Amino acid sequence: MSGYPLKSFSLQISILTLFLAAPEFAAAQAGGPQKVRIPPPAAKAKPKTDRSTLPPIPVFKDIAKEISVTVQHIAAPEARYVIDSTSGGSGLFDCDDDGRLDIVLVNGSTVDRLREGGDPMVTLYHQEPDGTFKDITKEAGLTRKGWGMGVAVADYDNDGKLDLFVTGYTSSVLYHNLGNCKFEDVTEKAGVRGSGFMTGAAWGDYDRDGYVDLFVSRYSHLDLNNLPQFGSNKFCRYKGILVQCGPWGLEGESDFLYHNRGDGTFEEVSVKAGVHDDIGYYGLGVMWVDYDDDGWIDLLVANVGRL
Ligand SMILES: [Ca+2]
Ligand SMILES: [Ca+2]
Ligand SMILES: [Ca+2]
Ligand SMILES: [Ca+2]
Repeated sequence: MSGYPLKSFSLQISILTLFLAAPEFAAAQAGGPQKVRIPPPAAKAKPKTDRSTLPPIPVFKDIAKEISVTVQHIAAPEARYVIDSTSGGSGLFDCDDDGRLDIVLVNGSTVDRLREGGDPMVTLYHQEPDGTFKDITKEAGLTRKGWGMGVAVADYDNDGKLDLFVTGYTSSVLYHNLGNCKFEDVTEKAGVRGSGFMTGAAWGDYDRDGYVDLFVSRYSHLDLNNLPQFGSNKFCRYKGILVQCGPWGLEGESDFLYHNRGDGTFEEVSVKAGVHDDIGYYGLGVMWVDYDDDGWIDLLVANVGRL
């Protein structure tokens, strides 16, 4: 490894020498013995930096405390397992149609806490008229406990009110918005509980039937009763240091695509739709986007190591 910088330096010297010699050589060929200096290529025009006609560049300030958004994401600081490193998410939506955006934040958990049932998967903050926020999680009915991973908002039943889907380890949850930021847990009825290590989620009407469908990515297979132990094999060491295991060396998991039947229930169709992920990549972020403007939304899944 130590020879690399030296080789690289030698190569640069060689190229530089050739570049300096080339104009002289060209001049000798074209103009006989008289040496003609060849001008260097014109420099590329610099981009305009005059911003006098543009608004000032925005500067951001952390105002979370000022507006009372103070919930702490729950996580084990020692991060002994890969699941300790994947949770976290946020959403902005107007849950009571008062014209002000409300905030939903994903909570996470720890292995020990999950064995006792876990933690409320999200915290919901209502935006008050003065611009501060109030924690309304309990009165909103967002009480499902577990290990929250991500969140996606959409009006899945076309009643005009935005609903909430939260991914989680072993169980996700779908909350139907009843109005005024009151929610009903409809996970079982809708058939979107899922299983395994669910991380990303995105709503999109992929078949254009007027009802949004739901894609859920999954990460790796992880058995809570048989967790790979810190530093226990070659995938859990980095340059001799013992580290958490995964995702390399862990079995990946397939993904889910839930087709919205339009009656409040969903059908898992990932195999017939061709998005099952048989290889089992370690899936994280997801988005629907019509990248080629053909009118049909396409699916982008960010996996660890590759798209
Ligand atoms: Ca609101
Ligand atoms: Ca709705
Ligand atoms: Ca649809
Ligand atoms: Ca498309």
